[in-house]
Amino acid sequence: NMESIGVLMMCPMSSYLENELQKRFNLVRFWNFPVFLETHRNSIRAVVGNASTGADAELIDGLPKLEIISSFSVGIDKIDLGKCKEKGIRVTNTPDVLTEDVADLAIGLILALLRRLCECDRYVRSRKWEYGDFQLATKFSGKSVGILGLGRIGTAIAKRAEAFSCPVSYYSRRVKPDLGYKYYPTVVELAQNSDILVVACPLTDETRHIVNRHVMDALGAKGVLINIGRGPHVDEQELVNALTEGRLGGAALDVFEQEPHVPEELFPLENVVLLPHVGSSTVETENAMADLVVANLEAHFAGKSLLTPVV
Ligand code: 8YV
Repeated sequence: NMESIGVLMMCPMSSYLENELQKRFNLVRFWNFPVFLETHRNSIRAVVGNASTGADAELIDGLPKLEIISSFSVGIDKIDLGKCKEKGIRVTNTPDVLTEDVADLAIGLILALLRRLCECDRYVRSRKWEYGDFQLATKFSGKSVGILGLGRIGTAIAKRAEAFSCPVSYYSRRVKPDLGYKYYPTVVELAQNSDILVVACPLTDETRHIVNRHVMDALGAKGVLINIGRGPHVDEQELVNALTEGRLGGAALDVFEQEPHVPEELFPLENVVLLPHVGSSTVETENAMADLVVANLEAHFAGKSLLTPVV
């Protein structure tokens, strides 16, 4: 008798297969959330999610024994924090351990975009080098870098940009005079005065679509946009318009509004670099993030104070 054997089916693939499995085994449908909750709701005391799953009100309300959400991400925009506060559910994230990687990637994106690194690689692989002639790139060193959000990651990007002799300015909720960078009170003014605009702030109601058409036009046909924050920081439809109409010089993006969907209009553009959300995706950093997720859970269940609490 195999009825007690749990078989997990990952997605709907064949109703015949589903029926045949269900007749013989304890079939768990990965996409059938209500059934999953019925089975596990009273045993789950902790949730581990990431930047894309988060934890919404439906999940939180469905788990009556839930005590803590330990997120494998620094960004917590997809966790219903209001709901967590209301229910006394603790929330932790993974700050600091990924700062260097994300800042490194921001510089990598700038260099890839301005120096046309991806295009150069395609040029060699397609053997065009053997008969062709390559278009000149744009210099990075010395260009003005504007950073949107001067938190841990924004500051790490600023330091790196300084090493490239770039004048650094920023926009953020609060002025940070100790850091010595030029502050602009609006994103439009920051964009007007930057060759390169880097998005590095958390996603909140105030920062959703903070890079709108006005900001893109202020950055202009010679300016470029780098996004290592969150897709919804940028009005993606306006970005597509600005790039296809030549009103913006270029964009290098690690994040998108509807991941893993990327607007197809961007694919033919050579002044665009597209990455699949890999800001923190190195072995070293993911292991450090994992250790922090586990350490927060252990601290919580041992009654000790959390290492990196958000709520
Ligand atoms: C991760 C991230 O890749 O930390 C974040 O907020 O977006 C990334 O570091 C992600 O959490 C893993 O899915």
